Amino acid sequence: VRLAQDVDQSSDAPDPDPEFMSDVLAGLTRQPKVLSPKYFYDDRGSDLFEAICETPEYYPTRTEIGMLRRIAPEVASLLADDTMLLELGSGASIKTRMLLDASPKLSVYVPVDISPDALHAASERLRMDYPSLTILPQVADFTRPLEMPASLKGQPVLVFFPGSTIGNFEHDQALALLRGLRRGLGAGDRLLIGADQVKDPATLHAAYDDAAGITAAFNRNLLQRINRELDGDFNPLSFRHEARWNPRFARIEMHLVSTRAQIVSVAGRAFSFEEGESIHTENSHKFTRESFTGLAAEAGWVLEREWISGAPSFGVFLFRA
Ligand code: AVJ
Repeated sequence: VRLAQDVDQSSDAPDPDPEFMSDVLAGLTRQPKVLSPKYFYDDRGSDLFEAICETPEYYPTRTEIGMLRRIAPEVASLLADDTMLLELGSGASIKTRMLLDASPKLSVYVPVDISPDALHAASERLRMDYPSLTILPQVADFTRPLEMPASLKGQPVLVFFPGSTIGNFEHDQALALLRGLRRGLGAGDRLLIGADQVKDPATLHAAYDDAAGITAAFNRNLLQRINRELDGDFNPLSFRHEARWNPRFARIEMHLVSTRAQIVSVAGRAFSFEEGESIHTENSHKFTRESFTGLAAEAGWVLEREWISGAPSFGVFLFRA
């Protein structure tokens, strides 16, 4: 029999996700230290990401939404009847609405997201607004093989991967992800994907270090999540948010830089930091139309349409399997 106080104690320390645990311990052991950006998106992180999208500096979301509103009718005109819309990293499903509004041919929507809260709240709102749409939310990490409901086999598919989330992956991982997707689809299925474009470093830097400090809070939330879920004792304020443009890899990097020498414990293990030492928490690769269509072609995708916005430039690409 468990005593009441035992239950109380365990309730604020739920069973840690074993993958999160092993990834964090391995990443903090590496030199330089690194954490995967997929762990940003707990409930609070998903909310902070939505807030980033509202900042004046973070142009990708509003640019892509504007583009989607404009191009959705053209995309819709190409689709087969009864197409299933499969979205990777669907979050609040705002961009999805641009496609659904333009295309009654989309009969099934499968949003895939790593954050259960964001996914279920978004699905509820969509159910109210699109009563004839079948919505089958999947809580999943889309970097792992997806399991599709058997009833959907054979239906034409439009994979929607907006937000330039593909930019979070290094070249080989991005290639593997795009290849894996292609292999899982049939001939004629499509991929509509957003890829942010290389531009002047000042614009990029501001987008990843907004004046209100929301991106900084989003970055530091990862340390708070580790404290909460993995019994860590990070002092988030002793780590400074930093966005760095890396021209060699055409990417914005986010780092958390230790402001002093310190020792942090996570799950009973000690990790030492020198003053100025960073944890590399995210890469956001930026593309040119050539670099992106080249990557997709290497993964077996055939370019069907492409749209590049005016400055600050963002790319949306439609490919066929
Ligand atoms: C949603 C992953 C595409 O890399 O631009 C926003 C996440 N990070 N600000 C991006 C993010 C910092 C975003 N993605």
